[in-house]
Amino acid sequence: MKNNRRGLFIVLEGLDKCGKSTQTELLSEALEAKKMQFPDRSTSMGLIISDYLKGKRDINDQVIHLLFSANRWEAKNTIIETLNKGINIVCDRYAYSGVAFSSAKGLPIQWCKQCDSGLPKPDLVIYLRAPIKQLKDRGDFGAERYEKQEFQQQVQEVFDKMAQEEQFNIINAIQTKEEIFSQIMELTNDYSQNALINTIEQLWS
Ligand code: Z5A
Ligand code: MG
Repeated sequence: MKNNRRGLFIVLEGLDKCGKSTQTELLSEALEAKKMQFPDRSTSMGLIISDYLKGKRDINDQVIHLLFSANRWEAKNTIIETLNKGINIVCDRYAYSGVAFSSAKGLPIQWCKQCDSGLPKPDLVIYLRAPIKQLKDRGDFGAERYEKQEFQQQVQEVFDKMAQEEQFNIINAIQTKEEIFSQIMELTNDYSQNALINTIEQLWS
């Protein structure tokens, strides 16, 4: 999908263990895309976030929200430059996770959004949706701070609300990896063939 227009910015979202990283890997390979992930645990800010998620340090809710957001702002230029070179980006979580997790903790949704207002807006958001009951036995669920069934349920409610407001593309995550991937490819091809892909828009501004 490389030609003279800018690259596509595709984000995968959803609850813990819904298969985001698996599908990010497959899709980025298929589109010869740059693969990105938030939190990006490799930066100095990402290392603090990682310690927080692993329960090695406590940080208040507002501060950790701002750190997650700053971790995206530090990638802003890379995102824009990559897309403008005609390279696609497939991104594992983005600002929507920031809103879903922080507002599920009780922070006001508008405040949560404001921190990411002005970041590059994705062209496509793919929401891999599944009840947490069906995800909690996958992988090492429970290892990190937010991996608790009751909390993930609250996060899902925010994701579901945002899915309506932000026009997410919803895919049932309780299918085989191959079935999910083929639906993601269909969505991506449809978008790429039919949408007008112009300047990079700004999120929530
Ligand atoms: N967070 C936040 O609070 N604020 C923010 O702004 C951002 C994030 C960006 C870290 O996220 C935490 O940060 C996260 C949100 C919060 N907390 N929680 N929960 P992360 O992205 O580093 O980690 P994660 O998404 O929570 O978990 P994960 O392990 O990376 O899950 P995944 O990527 O969605 O799934 P996966 O690795 O592709 O697959 C998990 C397992 O399921 C694995 O064994 C696979 O082989 C298996 N799998 C995958 N697909 C399938 C299918 N279709 N069927 C069966 N099994 C499957
Ligand atoms: Mg993952």
